[in-house]
Amino acid sequence: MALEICVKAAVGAPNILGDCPFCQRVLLSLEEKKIPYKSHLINLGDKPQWFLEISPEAKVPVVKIDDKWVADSDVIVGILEEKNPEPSLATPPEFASVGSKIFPSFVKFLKSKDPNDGTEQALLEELKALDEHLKAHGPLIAGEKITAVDLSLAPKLYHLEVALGHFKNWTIPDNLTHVLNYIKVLKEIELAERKIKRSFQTSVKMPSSLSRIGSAKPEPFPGM
Ligand SMILES: N[C@@H](CCC(=O)N[C@@H](CS)C(=O)NCC(=O)O)C(=O)O
Repeated sequence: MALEICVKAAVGAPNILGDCPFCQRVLLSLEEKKIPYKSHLINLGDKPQWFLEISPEAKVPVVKIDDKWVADSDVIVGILEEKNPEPSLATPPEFASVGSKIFPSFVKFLKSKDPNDGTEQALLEELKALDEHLKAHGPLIAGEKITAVDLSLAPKLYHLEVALGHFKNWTIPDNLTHVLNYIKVLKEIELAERKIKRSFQTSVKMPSSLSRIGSAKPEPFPGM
């Protein structure tokens, strides 16, 4: 029986997958593990009552596993790995937190109105750290093999590129060659091909690397 998952609908387009990187992470994990699923698109601006009853914090993603709704992408991905160990997406523990501060730093920079408040610098530091890691261990976080941490980072990096490009005319610096290559490799692996590509609707000119994950318009992550 197909697993059920509630994911974010695009703002203003309730039949299209929205730009929640946590939902996309879980969808990518399901795709990589070839686990059949049925998705429910949730309009976060007008949450249905049944969704409020199954999602403790009224957030997506939530997944129905063994007749029980489970929230939080970290928890969900852990359970999926445990119940479906092949193909393994387990990240070596020493690499599990690589890049984990990039998304919060990105959100702070995105929301910042003061160009001198250090948020851009903080994001650059995190991206530099990722670059160093990839230089030593790449091309993916754990080498050649894709693991859970790549599936978590990929949608976040795509969102970062699109949202900062759109709202701040900002791009990842050219000297971060390993990060840029990482994004390219993720794209080449056709990570987000498959069903997620339906989420891409062009109304904003997006970098080619985002042509697989995205939404009609970059949105500032209200759930963060
Ligand atoms: N820690 C959660 C974060 C999930 C989250 O923040 N989801 C956002 C969408 S990107 C949400 O549902 N926000 C509720 C809202 O906007 O009302 C996870 O990893 O699943």
